Amino acid sequence: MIHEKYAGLHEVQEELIMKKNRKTAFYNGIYDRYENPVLTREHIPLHWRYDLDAETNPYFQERLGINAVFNAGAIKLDGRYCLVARVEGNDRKSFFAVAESENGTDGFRFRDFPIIMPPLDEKETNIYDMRLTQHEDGWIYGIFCVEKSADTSDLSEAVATAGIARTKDLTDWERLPDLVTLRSPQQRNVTLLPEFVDGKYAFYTRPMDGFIETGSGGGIGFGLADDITHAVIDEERMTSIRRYHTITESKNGAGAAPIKTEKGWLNIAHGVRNTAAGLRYVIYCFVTDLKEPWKVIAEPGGYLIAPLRGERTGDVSNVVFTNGAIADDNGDVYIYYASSDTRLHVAVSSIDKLLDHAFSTPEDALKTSECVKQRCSLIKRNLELMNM
Ligand code: M1P
Repeated sequence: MIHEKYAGLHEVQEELIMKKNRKTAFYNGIYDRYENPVLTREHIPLHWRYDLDAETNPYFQERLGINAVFNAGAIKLDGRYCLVARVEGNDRKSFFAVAESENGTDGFRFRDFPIIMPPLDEKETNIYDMRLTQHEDGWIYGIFCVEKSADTSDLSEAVATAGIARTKDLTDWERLPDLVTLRSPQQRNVTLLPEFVDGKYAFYTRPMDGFIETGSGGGIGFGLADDITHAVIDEERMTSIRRYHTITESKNGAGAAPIKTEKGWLNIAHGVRNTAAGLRYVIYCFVTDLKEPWKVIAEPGGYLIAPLRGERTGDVSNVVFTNGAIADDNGDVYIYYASSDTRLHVAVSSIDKLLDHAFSTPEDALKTSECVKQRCSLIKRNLELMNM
């Protein structure tokens, strides 16, 4: 028999899932923020966490708790907004689960089961942060981080590579060999472009020397692979690079799979700087050339989204991170971003607004003396207009 406590908890959860999400008063002309996170650990079905049987679970205790639901890949499939979320158990292991909504801003509900992603070998310990690409070859690809222990006495040492799997429905997945980058020992934050470039599979990469430190890796790379079933990248050309005293000083990484626009590939990425309080992650955007996607043609200075109010705190505080966005047929863009590695939000913009931001926001002038000139020029033009 189902435990008597179940019905009450289920009712509370249904209220949460059915709650309408509204725009907040936040304004910057680029995107709207929404009041409620679209996914939290409270959205995880009760029967994924509790043993519902009153006999085997007399106190109705949570048996397999969920710690966080965050960094999600996103895609529109059969008219539904689908997220492949990173779900982290209380045991720290992450897995993927699909949640769907009819409007992209609320009502996200998980499918019956999490995704079963077959491991490639015994050492694979954790997988997370899937980027989804509807490729012109007909498959939907998921590119994600695969973490293995480094086989040293230091338990915190690990090795990160980019896993590759493909599907047609987000439920059944075919795992392919991990991406091999011949010149970079580790990879995280890899995305696949939806189109072939020079007849090859094209990736944005993030070369790293170690598990946390990007070391000599100068920023977001770009590379080509002949065969997706044995993807090997030799040369990685640098695209959006890390720069001293900017939002990307410590590291950066590709976010959502790039969105094709008339003006170029729109990339929504993350940048990291170090502070006395630890790393601070923000989201920024840049545009690359349609024919030569390693060439950055617009990179506005500063961030697009930074942690705000309650977003600032969580398991890893002062972080916003995205690995999924949906460009709708009407030009709206849903950016799914997680805050502080804890919960998932949506910001809604449009292709036109994001391109305007990318091409009309001044580039980072890299020095105070130049940045203040940019601001004075803006003030001067505005004062002239105001005094007309
Ligand atoms: O904790 C913040 C983020 O850290 C990592 O990003 P990066 O590889 O750029 O440091 C990722 O593991 C990500 O999952 C996490 O949100």
